[in-house]
Amino acid sequence: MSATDAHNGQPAVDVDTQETREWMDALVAVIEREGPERAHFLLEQLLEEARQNSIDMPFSANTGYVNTIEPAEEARCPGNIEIEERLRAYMRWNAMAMVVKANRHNPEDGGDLGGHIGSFASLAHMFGAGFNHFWHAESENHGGDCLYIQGHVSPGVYARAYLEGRLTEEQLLHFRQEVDGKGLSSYPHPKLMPEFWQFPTVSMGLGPLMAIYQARFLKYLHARGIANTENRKVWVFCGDGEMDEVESLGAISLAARENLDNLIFVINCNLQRLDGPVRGNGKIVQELEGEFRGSGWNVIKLLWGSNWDPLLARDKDGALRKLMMDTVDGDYQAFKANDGAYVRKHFFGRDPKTLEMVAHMTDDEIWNLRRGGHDPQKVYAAYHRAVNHKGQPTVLLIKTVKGFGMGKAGEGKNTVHQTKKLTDEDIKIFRDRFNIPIPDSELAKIPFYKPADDTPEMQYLHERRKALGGYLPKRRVKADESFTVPSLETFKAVLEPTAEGREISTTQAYVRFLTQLLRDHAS
Ligand SMILES: Cc1ncc(C[n+]2csc(CCOP(=O)(O)OP(=O)(O)O)c2C)c(N)n1
Ligand SMILES: [Mg+2]
Repeated sequence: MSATDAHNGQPAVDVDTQETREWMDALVAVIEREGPERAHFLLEQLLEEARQNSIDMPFSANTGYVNTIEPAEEARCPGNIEIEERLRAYMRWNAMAMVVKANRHNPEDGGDLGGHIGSFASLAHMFGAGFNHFWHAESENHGGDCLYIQGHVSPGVYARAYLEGRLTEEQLLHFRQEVDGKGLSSYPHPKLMPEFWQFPTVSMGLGPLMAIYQARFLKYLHARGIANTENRKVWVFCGDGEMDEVESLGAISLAARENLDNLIFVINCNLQRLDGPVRGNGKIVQELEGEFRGSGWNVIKLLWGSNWDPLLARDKDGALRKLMMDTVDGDYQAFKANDGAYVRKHFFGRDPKTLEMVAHMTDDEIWNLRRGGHDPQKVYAAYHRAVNHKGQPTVLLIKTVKGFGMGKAGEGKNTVHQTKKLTDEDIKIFRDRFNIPIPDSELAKIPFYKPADDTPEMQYLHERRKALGGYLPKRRVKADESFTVPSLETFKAVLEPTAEGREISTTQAYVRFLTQLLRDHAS
């Protein structure tokens, strides 16, 4: 962001470029030699001094369009990244097969049962990190984490449960057809699947709103000594389009005011909603960063994958960072819907310095520069930072590609949200892209795929969940303890006429009932 004049908000004129350069060089030297923390400290001191001297400073809650966590600060993922990649591929395949089969095999419904492939495709890495390393089920040692799952990515969650042996092939074949309680609900639906889904989320905006109060309630239970909820986290997955619902942002200031450090929002910034861009001419990540930071949240941005790191390390004069910042979301989407040559020309080619930076790279290498949400190591590091943050709620703004891996059938396309009928050729490309061991002769049936129980993948899958206390999502249907209904005697004070024979309002009566109930320790 360039400086503005303190009085009229217009771009400021640099009256002494030499002096400006000296200040900039001093800052760059501190960042390089002493690190970002020292630079942060010095800037805070300068800003405080300026504030004390009544220097007007326009407010900006934004950082650059780069990852919040520097590569050197990343916590390393302890998992087996290759095995996780293969498991994820099988889940992607089964999720796709579920939706495509449901639409192909039900011509009586016009072959249009719906369901979504593209959203889970963009979220698969983020789910993988959570299920393999972070999300606790309820067990002897842990009360269990709460998962608010973006509703229309349910096929991906079913695909995992199928590999885990919690759902059968028969159930997957009944996706979106909950006949006789056999099938799977389209969206997280605790009433239709009472032992599976914890929270209903598909009406966009309700998940994030409910989750804030859930996190608040967990803190309350702990503070009152009613339950130990100390290690429990509330994880909330939202779409970037979903953040435009008023409910999504409606209570975020409460979360910060109450210091809900048990709350983690993950916003899947694939820059797309149902049928078009979320912000064609702006940048949704920057906009949300401002909203959340301004409301007192800890914000972690994960925008670029590891193969961008060497380029950013060489970006001494900030040309690449400036290009990243100046490019709007509509253009980022156009790049993803094209190819490496297009990205070289229309992105890096905007500045001779950035074009030169990628001169040694092939078009394919340029094409494979990933968005941050598809880098398992970086997703792990972002989650790790979020769960260890104290005193504030955290929001992770993670940039992804909608329809990741779907190639021409959808990747980055405006229509991908509604893609549910792939051609035979698309399915073959999908199989090859993710190395699914299904022969050509079987492909027309789009069979589900599950490796044998004794394979390293399956053992790893179960071992990870065992280490985290069991399978998720899972809902407890029965309360652990029954309670005694208080006798009518408890409410005597409310039931008997007042001494003066005065009538009381319904509200007063209700409050008195509640007061008696809260005092009654037996119930
Ligand atoms: C209140 C509400 N309105 C409309 C819908 C229908 N709907 C389902 S997904 C979707 C678009 C979601 O876009 P985004 O939040 O960006 O999620 P993505 O699939 O891109 O991750 C819409 C409009 C809904 N579920 N809830
Ligand atoms: Mg989206």
